Amino acid sequence: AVTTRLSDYQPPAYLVDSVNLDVDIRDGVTTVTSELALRRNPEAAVSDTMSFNGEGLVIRSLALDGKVLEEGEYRYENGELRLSGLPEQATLISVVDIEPEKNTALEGLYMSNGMYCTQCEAQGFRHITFFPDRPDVLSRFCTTVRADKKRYPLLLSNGNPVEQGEEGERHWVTWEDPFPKPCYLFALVAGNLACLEDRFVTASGREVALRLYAEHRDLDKLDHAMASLKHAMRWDEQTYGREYDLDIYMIVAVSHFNMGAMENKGLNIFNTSCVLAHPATTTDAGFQRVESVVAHEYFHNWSGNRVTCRDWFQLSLKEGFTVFRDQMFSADMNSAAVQRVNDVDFLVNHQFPEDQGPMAHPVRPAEYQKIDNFYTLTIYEKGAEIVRMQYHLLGAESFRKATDLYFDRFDGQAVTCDDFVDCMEEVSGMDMGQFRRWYSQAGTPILSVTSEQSGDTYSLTFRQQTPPTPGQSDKQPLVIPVRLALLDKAGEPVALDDTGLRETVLILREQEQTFQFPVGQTVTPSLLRGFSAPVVLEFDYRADQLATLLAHDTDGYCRWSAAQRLYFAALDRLVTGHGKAEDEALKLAPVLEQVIERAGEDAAQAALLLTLPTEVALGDRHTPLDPSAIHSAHQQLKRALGRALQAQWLSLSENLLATELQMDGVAMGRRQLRNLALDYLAAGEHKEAARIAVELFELPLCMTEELGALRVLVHHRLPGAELALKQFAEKWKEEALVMDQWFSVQASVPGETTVESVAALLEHPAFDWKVPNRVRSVLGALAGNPSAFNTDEGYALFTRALATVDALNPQIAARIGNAAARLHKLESGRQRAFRTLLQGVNDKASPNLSEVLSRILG
Ligand code: DPP
Ligand code: ZN
Repeated sequence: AVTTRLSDYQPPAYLVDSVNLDVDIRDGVTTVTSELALRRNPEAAVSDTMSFNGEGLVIRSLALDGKVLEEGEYRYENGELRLSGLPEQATLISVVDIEPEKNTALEGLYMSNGMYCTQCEAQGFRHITFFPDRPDVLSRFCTTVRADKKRYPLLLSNGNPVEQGEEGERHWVTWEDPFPKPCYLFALVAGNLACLEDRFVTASGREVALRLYAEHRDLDKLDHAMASLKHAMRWDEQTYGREYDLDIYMIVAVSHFNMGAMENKGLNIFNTSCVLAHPATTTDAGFQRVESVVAHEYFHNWSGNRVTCRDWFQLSLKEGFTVFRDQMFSADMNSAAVQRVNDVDFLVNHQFPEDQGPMAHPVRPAEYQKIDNFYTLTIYEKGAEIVRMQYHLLGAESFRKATDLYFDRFDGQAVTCDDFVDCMEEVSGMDMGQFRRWYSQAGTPILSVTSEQSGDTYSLTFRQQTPPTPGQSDKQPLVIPVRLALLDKAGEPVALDDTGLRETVLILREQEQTFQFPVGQTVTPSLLRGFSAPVVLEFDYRADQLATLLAHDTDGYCRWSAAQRLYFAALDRLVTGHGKAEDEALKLAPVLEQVIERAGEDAAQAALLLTLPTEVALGDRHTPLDPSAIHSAHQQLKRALGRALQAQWLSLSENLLATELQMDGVAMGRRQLRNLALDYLAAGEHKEAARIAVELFELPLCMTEELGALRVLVHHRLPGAELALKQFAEKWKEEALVMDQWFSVQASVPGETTVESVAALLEHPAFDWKVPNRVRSVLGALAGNPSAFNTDEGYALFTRALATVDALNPQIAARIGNAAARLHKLESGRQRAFRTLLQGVNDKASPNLSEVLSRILG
């Protein structure tokens, strides 16, 4: 495997000022003619040699400045075309054949349900034509797409259509994109699609046509994406002063897609799961996801497209920043407190484990083998937290000035994470030198806090330490902003100094620091409010302090975190055999009752507070990992809580019932709480649970209710579960995204026997190894289901499946392969068995999968 290193970065020898592409699509073979205007790069060392990337291209002809190149006048091997003796400027014309019909890896040009589409980030364009496939080569693209008129009436590419014509049964359209862009933002679509059209008038009065395309049967599922797009466009004008810059903005929904969505200039291509939404077929969580992904890709038009990355090590420059932007957007559109807790929950439960395991890497990695493997939670979610810390360090106003400077200064350029921080530094006058370590240092910092009361002084001592990560044993102290308050017995924040300040932000810079407050009474520290830094906070809270935080803290994150600590403490005692589930439930009940009583204030927040940590999260606290013990502790506590609060769960299950469908945040929160209550009711084996679930299942107002009921029936093996599964599959067999849920519900039933169901699901006629969404719906769900996954049968099935996926789609295989990352935590028997199987897969794995498995196998 070839390792690419940040320290080896060299600017390209030649630039490509313009690209003329002609893509001639015919059954079986597509012919791509490209004309590149090359110019020696004034920023690079003088050289007359240039490399162009090209994967699997069949050369028909190559010509330099009109002269045909004979074999021997160029070299094409190992994915590289090398030309020497180039003049200062030259025109390279290449004609190549590709076979999109056979492309199951879904990078470059491929077919999805009868339409042609592309995915070029990170390195897909080299599967289409010869090109310096790197983000620091920005070119003006002019693209002509040709195809059969009847079967592919719609021919799209980036920018504006400038010409079109017909030739017998075929037709063509030429698109011009006036904005220079790297080739990873290139896109093309040829198909027969329905369109939802609308318009948007920008702040400066320009009219933009908005066109969302999907298969004809899905035309009724585009309204939510359209509304979300318009909200995002307005929000970016108001919040960042950024306007849209082309006359047309298009989104195309495709059912075969490796990622969630792709921000190609003017022509986004989306996984159907991130754009289609209808209350009958899409859950509330699905609606929220569509809103945030549509916004995310739209925001990339500035943070990513107008200002792009110099190299792929800088990926977080656009992704971390854009995730931060979409999180803030969603917070403005919905409940900000709930949004923050959801984002933190996701980070803590998914990015932290990545950062603490064999795949740990810095937000700006120093090296990689396959860049596709670095579209990670660390680059995205931790990257967003790093931008968020800068936002808070500068304050909203200065941050806006800094982003204005960033966009103005670097418009049309490919830049680095350091360029971004430079703007923060310049505007604020702050020294961000130490802060930059967040980009280069991997691992989750652990912040241990101790308190001391002595007379009229309360002091807090903070010790920070980042455990070693692969390849990085030596860790430096980071800048850690800690927002805090001190709560009195009644839960009110006390004055922290003689000005009456009741909340402050401490900026930690050293390994150990102590802060004193003139506070004489007993207090409960409310630490890391708003999750002000992505660290693990250790503080030896007493149970009554956690109850105070949960009951009174005004900070949503601190309330949630207190609940998590209470649950983990109870669960840990059950795992280690030091407690009884009934006793733990009795201790928790009064605190949870208070949460339930206040649920009317914000049902979504109540649901978050009442949700137990997952088995995966619990397992991560115990080494060696014994998944059966974890599973049993989890089931016991849930059952005991189900019983201890059964009157409450019953009344929530029945009283939150709505009579008509509403899609606002309040209604969604109520549905979330209701589904949770029903789940607890069933866990406590209440005799009414099955009846309520069946009634809901049979007459649902929307998919959130229907799926929620199905999940309770199936996960608790209630009477009626089998029938419900059958009815559901019959009702929704034509709706791929709903069927994904059907697969996933079954693969996520906790318990060893689920492996058998998973084996059957893989044989189901509707299972398709070539559709990433379907593969994820089964294998992704199994991976998140530790008691089923961590069995001999689970390992055997998982590794077999991994090899099958790898032969078709290495990117997806590598992603799923990450599920093995807890290998080193397993007890030795399981570890040995799993290791042998993984080794077997790794011996024949693609470079993508092999990079992941080799790191895990160590
Ligand atoms: N499509 C992916 C995203 O938007 C990669 N850019 O994050
Ligand atoms: Zn993105």
